Amino acid sequence: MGKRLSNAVLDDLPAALRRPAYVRDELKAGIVHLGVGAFHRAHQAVYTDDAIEAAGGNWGTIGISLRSSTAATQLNPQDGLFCVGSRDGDRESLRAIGNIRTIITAPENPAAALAALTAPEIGLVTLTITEKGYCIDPASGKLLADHDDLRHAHDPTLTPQSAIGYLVEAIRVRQRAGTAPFTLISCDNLPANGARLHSALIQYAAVSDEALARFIETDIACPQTMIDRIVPATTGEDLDRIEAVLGCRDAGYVKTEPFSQWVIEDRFAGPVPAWDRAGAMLVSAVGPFEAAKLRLLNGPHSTIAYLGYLAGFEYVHEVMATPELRRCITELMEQEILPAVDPPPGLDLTAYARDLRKRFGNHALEHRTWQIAMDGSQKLPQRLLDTIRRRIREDRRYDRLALAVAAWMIYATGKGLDGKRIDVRDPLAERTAEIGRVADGSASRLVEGFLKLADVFGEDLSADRAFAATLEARAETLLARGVVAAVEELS
Ligand code: CS2
Repeated sequence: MGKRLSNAVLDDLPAALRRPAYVRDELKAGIVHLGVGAFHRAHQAVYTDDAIEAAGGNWGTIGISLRSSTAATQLNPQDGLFCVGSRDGDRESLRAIGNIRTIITAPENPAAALAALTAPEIGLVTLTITEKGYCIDPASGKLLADHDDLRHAHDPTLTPQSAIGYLVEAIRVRQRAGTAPFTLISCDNLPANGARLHSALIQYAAVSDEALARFIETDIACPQTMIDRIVPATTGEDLDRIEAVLGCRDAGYVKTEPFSQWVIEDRFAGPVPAWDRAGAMLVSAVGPFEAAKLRLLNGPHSTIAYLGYLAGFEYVHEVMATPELRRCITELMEQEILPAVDPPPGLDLTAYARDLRKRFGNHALEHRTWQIAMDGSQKLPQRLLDTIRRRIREDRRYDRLALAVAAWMIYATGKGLDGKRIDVRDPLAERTAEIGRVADGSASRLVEGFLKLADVFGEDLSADRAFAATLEARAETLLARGVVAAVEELS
């Protein structure tokens, strides 16, 4: 590896590269972020740099990784600097982001992670820990109290393992020390993410400390957010391409699309960066924006992932360039999802849906279907199943939504339509593989087995015979005749 990006080389970088317009050395930390992956770097970190540029403030970020040391290895040797490439067609605009001060790998240094979270100057903790990081049942939001990562909930003398554990421990220490409470902002694609985070913390604390649970309930603010930017995983080829442009290696580079949106509930325990001056919307009710995004963006995204993967496509844009599949996605959005979404104030849903299809078609992103297919058991409830519930309530058809769910079921068995093994990454992967083995190619056994997963489908859908029959019909065609036949059957 050649020379690395760092403060020392900042002045030697190509003149066209946008770089922080504030003095990095003087920036002190005011934020801790949990889960410093690509999404955080391409989204909140960019808003925070813009906010510092617009209005100043000590809003440097200390990153904490809950699992691996990857982010620390990427960013610490670079003084926390990294570039975000916004790619559209053949164009890429590059920008260096400067607000990350350092990264702590919690399993290697739990004391440093706790020290960061309990420092009085930290007024905000933001999180991108993915759906499964909350250790909750995806259908009901109930804490999985017997989860391996939650041992510290039962015995607070142990070291926390999970984000929720670290936060509860930090709240306990801050409360005892009389340190002002902080604001916790979940930036994950969960329904009512703020309330889910709040409830997970309360449930966790209540396992061993009722008084702390009550304190969290009354004194800790967890505003709700809707976050949106498509951020595919960075590849080795991306890093080589950027090295050729910068003249040095940026191991922390992330690629993304030009579009970015952040809607935040205006309910904080203290001051926050001037994110509003950076384009974020501060509103009193995030719910409608979040539901529109989860259902109209993430629902079709997962559909593209499962149908696309089963049809042999590596990338999202390839699926969108295939006429039969594009038509299915368009009809899914227009006919089945759009009527089941209440438009947020000022948003034209038809235009929103059209723009989304354009974003999915952006070939410069090279977004892998496999990446989006990950953790389906945690994603399906808010992306597809809530929409199906509403269609059922309104006595409307939901065949394409059911097709997406049936495609997930086949995918999650770990065996594709071509008989090849699929590398399924999902906390329920073992259970779903077992369902596949028992089903042994039968659509009805497949659906029957999957519907027993009440933690995904809830008691209501698990027991719904008409829903089961619709899924079975879609799974039958997928298994017998493949993806293209299954989408054409519905047009
Ligand atoms: C994607 C999302 O990987 C996935 O599950 O659907 O990460 C999606 O790209 C973002 O939510 C877009 O804002």
